[in-house]
Amino acid sequence: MPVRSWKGMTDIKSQYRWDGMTDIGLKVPDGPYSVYLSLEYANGDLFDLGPMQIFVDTVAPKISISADPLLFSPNGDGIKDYVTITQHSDPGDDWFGTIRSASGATVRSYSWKGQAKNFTWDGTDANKKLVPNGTYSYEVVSVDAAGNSASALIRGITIDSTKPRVFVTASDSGISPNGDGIRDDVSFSLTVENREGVESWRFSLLDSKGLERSFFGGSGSDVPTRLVWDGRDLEGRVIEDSFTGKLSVKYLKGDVAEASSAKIVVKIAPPAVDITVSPEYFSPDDDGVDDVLTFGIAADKNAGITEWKLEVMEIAVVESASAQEVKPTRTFMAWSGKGTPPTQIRWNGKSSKGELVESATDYPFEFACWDALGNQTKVKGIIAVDVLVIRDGDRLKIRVPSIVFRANYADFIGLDSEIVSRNEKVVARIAQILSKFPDYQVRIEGHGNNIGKMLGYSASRIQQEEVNELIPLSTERAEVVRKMLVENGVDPRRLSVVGLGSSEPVVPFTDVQNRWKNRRVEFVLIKNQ
Ligand SMILES: [Ca+2]
Ligand SMILES: [Ca+2]
Ligand SMILES: [Ca+2]
Repeated sequence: MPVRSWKGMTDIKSQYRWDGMTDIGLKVPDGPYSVYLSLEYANGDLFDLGPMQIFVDTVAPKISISADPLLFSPNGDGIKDYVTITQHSDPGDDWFGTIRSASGATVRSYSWKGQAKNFTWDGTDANKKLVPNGTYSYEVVSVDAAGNSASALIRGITIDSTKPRVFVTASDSGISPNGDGIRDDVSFSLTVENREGVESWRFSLLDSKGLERSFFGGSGSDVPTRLVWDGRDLEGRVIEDSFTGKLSVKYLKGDVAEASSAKIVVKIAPPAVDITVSPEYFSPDDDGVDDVLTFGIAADKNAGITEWKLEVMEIAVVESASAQEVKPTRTFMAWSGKGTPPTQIRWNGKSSKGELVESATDYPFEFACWDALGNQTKVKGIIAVDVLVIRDGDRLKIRVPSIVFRANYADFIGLDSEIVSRNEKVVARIAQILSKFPDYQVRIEGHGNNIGKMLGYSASRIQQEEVNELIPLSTERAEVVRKMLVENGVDPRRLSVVGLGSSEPVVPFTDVQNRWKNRRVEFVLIKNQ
């Protein structure tokens, strides 16, 4: 049934236009239509032309498109290297896609027959050349046979193919997080070349097996420029190992920039050291027996000792002091060095100034060493000096400043029992030594410190102290020692006693550090004629 017709007698036109309307002015439905031309001539001839097919299409092509991700980084790292354009169109139309730069220049063209397809763009132009960083747009267009057109546009497709770079440096190659204030922590400098577009960051402390033991992290571009690590894991424990600090910065465009620090050793164990001294009783009096003290130093070569020090101290004997009282102490002799200490140090008993150790006196020693991280080991001990017999011309002398009396008296009343028993031990040892010299007479000399001389009083006052106090006191003290020696089995006929007051000091009375040595008992051994 015709939807639209034109009729006439003679005035046939060379052109008829149809606007898709029916004879009564209604729109025809979309679809195929046939056109016929019928001519009837006056002589009765009939002439038919057709059918000629035409298509009515009043529906425009339709498409919806999307792009993901809008920001991408075509730099071959496998992350966000391209953008995927997704296109949904009805079938039946041809489509043309164009990617344009911000200035409108076409960088890439696509075409599809019948229906638009999905595709990916890797940021290259038609010549497979990577386009510059910047913002691009994508537009897809279709014009159907009926002249209906449609298009869709996505703006803001951004390319950033720059490889972001980060750097990490550590302030130290090792730390000893033991709270002693020496190399307890390490700081890292973090450099992020491009902070724009940072999605998140993480700074990991990796142990020697690559396990993350601690971390710092955050989102956004506020990556700190400096981080301090206290050498502890997330539970606050110190793990002795070697660590690297690894910075990982993730960008919105998909790139991950990473950098690691040099190794940082974490160690808090002090170097293991063992010290021995021999002989048990040190007797540096040149008689060939136990004249040299040997420190044996056993240190692990791998302990990493960088510095060591051995110190021998001398403690002044103070009259009437209790054993617990703090006594004045000074360094008597010291050795030190860099690197691993020697396995042995031998000592002749002389101080750095050439003074010989005192008879029957204890000298504490302390060995200290450090590793490169400041971890310290201290080993303490005591050197027991024997009763020394010093040759003095044709005589022998024993000098003992370590017998402690009650101040200003010739007895041990009120002294600590520890001091008294030490006094007794010293005298017993002297008796033992005297028994090795049976051919000698022994003169026991008492010596004291004159306070007048110490404080610079007048000669008369010094003399008064000497006569009234010191000589009687030193005599009495020598007498007490004589009695003790007899009790220890020394033949009394070998022993004589003299009190010399302050007349024969061994050090100047003004030598505050050493003048205690003047207050002493000396035993002078004189060979029988
Ligand atoms: Ca990439
Ligand atoms: Ca430390
Ligand atoms: Ca000796």
